[in-house]
Amino acid sequence: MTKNETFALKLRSGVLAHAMAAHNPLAAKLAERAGFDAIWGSGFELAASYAVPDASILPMSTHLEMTRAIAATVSIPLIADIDTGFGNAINVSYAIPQFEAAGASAVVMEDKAFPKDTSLREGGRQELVRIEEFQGKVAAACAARGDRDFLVIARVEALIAGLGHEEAQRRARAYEEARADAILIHSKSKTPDEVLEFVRGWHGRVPLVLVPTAYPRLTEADIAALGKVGLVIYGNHSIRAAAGAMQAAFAQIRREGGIAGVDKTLPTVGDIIELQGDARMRALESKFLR
Ligand code: SPV
Ligand code: MG
Repeated sequence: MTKNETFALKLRSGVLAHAMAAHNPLAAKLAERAGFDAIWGSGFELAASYAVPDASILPMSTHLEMTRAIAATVSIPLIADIDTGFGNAINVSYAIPQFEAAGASAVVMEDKAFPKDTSLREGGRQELVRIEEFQGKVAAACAARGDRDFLVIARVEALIAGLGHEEAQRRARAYEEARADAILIHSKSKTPDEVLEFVRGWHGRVPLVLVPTAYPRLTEADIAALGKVGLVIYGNHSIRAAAGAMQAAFAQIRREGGIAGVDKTLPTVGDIIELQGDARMRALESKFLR
């Protein structure tokens, strides 16, 4: 079975899958080793790793480069966050084959206007495109893929934009009608009530996807019990863990005027060399260096 087929089956299996965000191959490798089912190629994390806002600032080529590098490093499937699809349905038609060729097994595309603003920021500019326009973008994405098991996940931002439950359901139904393989329903509410209302009201055939960043107390067991969610995405916990660890180590070094203190707590240089895939290079050395 191909990686895409395996992921497509998993998403539809009725058993909740989990994906961890990554912004580079090292983060993806650590997530794979920790036992996640898939990698979320997060636009938020990628933007943060360049220290720019998650607001369509980085070009598609940067997203593609991350996608290629991660897919070449891990063997679990990669879900590419393609934001708004980098433009209209025509742009989507050209983008999809590139993300497929880069090694993604799925894309998530959101119904916001290009250029987008990030979803979880208080007071962000949350402008959505018309339902018909986004249906065209979903249809274009499905038509542009080479492999039927490369999934097109439509992301509903109606709750993020404050448009309410009915509009979110209307959009989700319309995107399923346009042949989306799953619906990601996003919410920035601090409690899961809004998302739970959506899940209970969802009677479509395709599975739902949740990103519980804003309502972290909802566990995988809670989500699995809902019975309609195929995938949970941990949207930004890789960059937040990395930023937090760097801040703490850097502050300690300045405080102590040296590295002796942090040296005991950090992964060793040897640990990092191992993560670089050193064993493979040594095997190549012994085989081919003459
Ligand atoms: C991302 O991780 O890039 C996402 C999820 O799209 S969120 O940042 O919550 O919008
Ligand atoms: Mg994103």
